[in-house]
Amino acid sequence: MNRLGLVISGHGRHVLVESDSGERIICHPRGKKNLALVGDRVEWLASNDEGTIEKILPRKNEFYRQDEMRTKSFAANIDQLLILIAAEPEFSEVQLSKALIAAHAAQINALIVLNKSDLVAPFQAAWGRLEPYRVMNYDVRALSIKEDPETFKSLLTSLGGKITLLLGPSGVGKSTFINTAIPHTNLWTQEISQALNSGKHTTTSTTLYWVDSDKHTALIDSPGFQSFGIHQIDPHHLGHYMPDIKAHLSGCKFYNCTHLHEPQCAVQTAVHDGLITSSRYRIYQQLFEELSQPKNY
Ligand SMILES: Nc1nc2c(ncn2[C@@H]2O[C@H](COP(=O)(O)OP(=O)(O)OP(=O)(O)O)[C@@H](O)[C@H]2O)c(=O)[nH]1
Ligand SMILES: [Mg+2]
Ligand SMILES: [Zn+2]
Repeated sequence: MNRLGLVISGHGRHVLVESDSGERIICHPRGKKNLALVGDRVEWLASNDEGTIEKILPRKNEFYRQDEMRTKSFAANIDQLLILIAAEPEFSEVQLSKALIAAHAAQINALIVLNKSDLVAPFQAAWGRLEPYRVMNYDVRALSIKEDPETFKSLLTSLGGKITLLLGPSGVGKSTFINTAIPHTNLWTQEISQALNSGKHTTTSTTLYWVDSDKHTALIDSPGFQSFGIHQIDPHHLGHYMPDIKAHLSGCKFYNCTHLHEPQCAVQTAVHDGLITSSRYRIYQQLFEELSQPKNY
């Protein structure tokens, strides 16, 4: 008989499912592809010690990146995205913008958190580069997971009752965030990943961790990425997912304005007037170009 469960982690073709009674079972896909994602509610069927995924229940959302060659899904049914960046390594504004655009397109609320505020000089530089994002009304926070437990605690409290996907480049502190929020629980994961990665802490699979025993609050750890593809976005819709650009779209003369070279373009006027920063406009131009390339697949 099929039982209900929640996908807790993904490991290539198989996934770890937490059953409705709290036990954890390795499950294999029924079909050829493993389509179940962390955060998926599934129907599964026990066979010996393991199980098979019989059905994936309808998703409220799915967060993924679409690189040139493939789609990489992070998780399903998340309540929000926490984009973690750090004073070091220096963050890429392009990658940050892409993650925010993907979140908008998936209609998932995103929060930007800058970690390692204890590294004073690089932190100040990084915080300054986030100014346009504060002006756009993104929720931008600063913290030091290691040196400022009070700020960390209040951020964690604000995540209560939600399933939050931690996303960001390698080395920013996603796993440290989760280890600090939930001491002891995932030490074994680190040991396994250290053994597999010859001593490195780098996370290699996506895993959901419950913060509270009532299982109302969860954090999802994900592997850091180098680049974040958004090939799912039509370049002509790009401006709608960039709040600073979007604010001016209705003022353009041509309904199909690309905001690159048309006359009487309100976006270009706003760049000229300093209402859109030149770095954000450059990102718009770069992404428009990238998304307009003929696809290689
Ligand atoms: N100075 C400082 N270092 C920190 C802080 N938080 C985490 N780190 C360090 O940053 C390094 C990377 O942390 P991880 O938690 O492994 O980073 P990650 O984002 O999980 O990286 P990947 O798994 O590779 O994606 C570790 O050496 C941490 O000790 C902080 O607040 N300040
Ligand atoms: Mg990690
Ligand atoms: Zn325009």
